[in-house]
Amino acid sequence: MRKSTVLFLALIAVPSTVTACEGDCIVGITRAFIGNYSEPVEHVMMTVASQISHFVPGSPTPESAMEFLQPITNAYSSSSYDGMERAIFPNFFHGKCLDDNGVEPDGCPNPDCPLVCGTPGSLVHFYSKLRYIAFNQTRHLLKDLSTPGSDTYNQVERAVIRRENRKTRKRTTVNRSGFSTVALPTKRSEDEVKKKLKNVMRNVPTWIEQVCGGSGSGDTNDLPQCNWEREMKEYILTFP
Ligand SMILES: *[C@@H]1O[C@H](CO)[C@@H](O)[C@H](O)[C@H]1NC(C)=O
Ligand SMILES: *[C@@H]1O[C@H](CO)[C@@H](O)[C@H](O)[C@H]1NC(C)=O
Ligand SMILES: CC(=O)N[C@H]1CO[C@H](CO)[C@@H](O)[C@@H]1O
Repeated sequence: MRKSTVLFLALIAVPSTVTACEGDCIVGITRAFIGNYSEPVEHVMMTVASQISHFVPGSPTPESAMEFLQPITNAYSSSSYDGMERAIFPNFFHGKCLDDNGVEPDGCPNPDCPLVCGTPGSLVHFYSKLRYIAFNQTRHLLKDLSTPGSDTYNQVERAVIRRENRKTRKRTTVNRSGFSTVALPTKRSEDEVKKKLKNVMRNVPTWIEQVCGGSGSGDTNDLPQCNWEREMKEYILTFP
């Protein structure tokens, strides 16, 4: 082995004495927020499905109308992790806990560090910020996925229209001369369904706020159902 390689290996093998939220800590905390949000998110999707079931022909149950939302729920499942990890680390919590004089304040790195940095103690101290980041991220992702024109929205719209057309086509009437006529889907009924879907989907960001216990007015300081402060702080401090 060349001398430079040995030196390099020796350098990276030095055990780090810096405590920071890395590896398992990052993954664990990100997953914990995604996991805690799974119920509120499911609740919002169920509300959407229930509204869709009112105007889609054939009166599907809210549970079966969830099928229309699969493009959104699938995209949420596959992309929520990366966005959440980035929003928390490194977009907000990162770096060493040193003040302007290069001194590490009391409580740092743990258990309650008054500097924004990348340690469990800092996440605990700024828990209200952390909680807000997790909420904002979740709301943004849901909003993106349910915005008209997005891939996921378009897929949902196509599925709903398909159902509308299939049902309309089957509707037969007997006209005055005793002939059976078939009602074909009209452009108008399609437009009607599209409009209704849009009206439902625009509520998604408000609904997630309400499910979290907010008023739906955009004030996100107090979201008691998406707080989880005690369990989360306990969990965060299980990491060194
Ligand atoms: C909320 O989240 C979005 C998406 O990640 C981000 O662009 C935005 O800056 C965040 N807003 C705040 C106030 O943190
Ligand atoms: C009844 O339906 C038949 C078959 O579609 C059509 O040929 C006929 O013109 C219709 N009669 C009336 C009165 O609408
Ligand atoms: C309601 C809920 O899911 N709470 C969980 C949030 O995450 C922490 C850490 O994983 C759990 O301890 C809570 O049970």
